[in-house]
Amino acid sequence: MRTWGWIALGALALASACGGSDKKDSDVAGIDLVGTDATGTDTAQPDAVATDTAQPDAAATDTAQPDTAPVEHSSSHAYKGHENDTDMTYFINVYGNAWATRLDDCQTCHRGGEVTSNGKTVFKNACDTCHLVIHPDATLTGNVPAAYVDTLNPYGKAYLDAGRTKDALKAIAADDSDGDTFSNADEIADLKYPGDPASKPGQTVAPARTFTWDQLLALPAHSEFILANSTKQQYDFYATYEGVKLLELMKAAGVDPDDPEITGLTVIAPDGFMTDVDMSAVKNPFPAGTFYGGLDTATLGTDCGFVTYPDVLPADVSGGATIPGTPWVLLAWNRDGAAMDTSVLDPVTGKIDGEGPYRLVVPQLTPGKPDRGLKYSPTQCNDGYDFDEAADHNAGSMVRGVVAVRVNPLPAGVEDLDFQNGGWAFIDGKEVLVYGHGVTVP
Ligand SMILES: [Ca+2]
Ligand SMILES: [Ca+2]
Ligand SMILES: [Ca+2]
Repeated sequence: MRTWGWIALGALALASACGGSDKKDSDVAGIDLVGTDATGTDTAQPDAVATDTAQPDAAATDTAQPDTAPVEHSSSHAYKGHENDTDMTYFINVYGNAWATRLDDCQTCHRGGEVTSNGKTVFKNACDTCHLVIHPDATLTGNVPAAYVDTLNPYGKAYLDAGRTKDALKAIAADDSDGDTFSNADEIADLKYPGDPASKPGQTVAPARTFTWDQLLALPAHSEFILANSTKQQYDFYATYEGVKLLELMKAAGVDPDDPEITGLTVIAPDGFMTDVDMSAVKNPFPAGTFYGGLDTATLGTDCGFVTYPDVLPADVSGGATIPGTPWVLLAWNRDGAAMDTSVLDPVTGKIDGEGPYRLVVPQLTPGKPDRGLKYSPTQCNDGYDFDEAADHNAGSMVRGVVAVRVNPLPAGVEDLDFQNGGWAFIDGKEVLVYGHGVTVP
């Protein structure tokens, strides 16, 4: 088994991050502690033809920042799509050891947490928690943030209260903001979270199982032809994905999918993008979709075409008809009959290019027709396919370059995965880690 870099995190802790690749599609521009609005729509990684050119850093122009101290180097992960990484740049210039570690990211100051959805407790990572401010979900109750300040953890609040500058970071260094008996500086020196009392030095690692390419392909395979409907990308697409149902992957890791203590899964990419999957979505098939053909540029022209199709459609698929078969949430290793391009990190943007070796495939829970991207609508095409806010934009959940699946909650007191230090090795090795609650180590 490959050796991970592990980092402390506990049962209710924030095993989440908001790094790079998701932001091509999310465009959560202007998220910051005092932000009041934003136009982001989902947290998707890019699909195929990314066109969002959001500046990664350096040009941050947060007018709320009173500190204009020169920047020696920039955050490696955080805020790439938020167009504002000033806070994290302060942080890694005060704590140089934290640069390019998982502390160099959103969750150092922002929280995740459990909320209630339809009477059930579900975990929301720090990315999704913050995005609830922009996109409130009326079905959620409990620990739901109403404003950005509500998304801060104790360390983030202390930093804000101290003035939100580099000097503020120094002023709170000796404090124990999260009350776990370790000072902020001591925790950061050990790459533990200063805003999470469940994260502290000297913890054991979570139970984990590593699956190799051969081991995954030996699991029961499932194939499905689905629509990936993106919010912002220019193109939606249809594709056949083959992989293993997350349900089967859980069983292979020794996890009882019916264990009532499980609060969901978090699927993680090494750039810090992650998606939470509710167990009901893991354990049940999704409704079949309908195929909409003839919406490509070859048919509608470059002004109106907005869907891409595989070169060869499945033989049993036809326009206007229900797509045969039953879609499930998959960890896919194959798209349209071929292995997917291996994910690589674009060093300039901090975002993922490629989608393999493994991609999370999430069918539409509410099947519908494709729609044009938010940035590409409205058009003069007058065909009813312009952006539809109410559509199920499932592509936003389809994590590319999956390296780990966490079963929530983590056992109390254990360390979570430091995917930003160890994740790319899993991409290189074509391996996936399953870890957390109920995972059995053989
Ligand atoms: Ca502490
Ligand atoms: Ca701590
Ligand atoms: Ca779309």
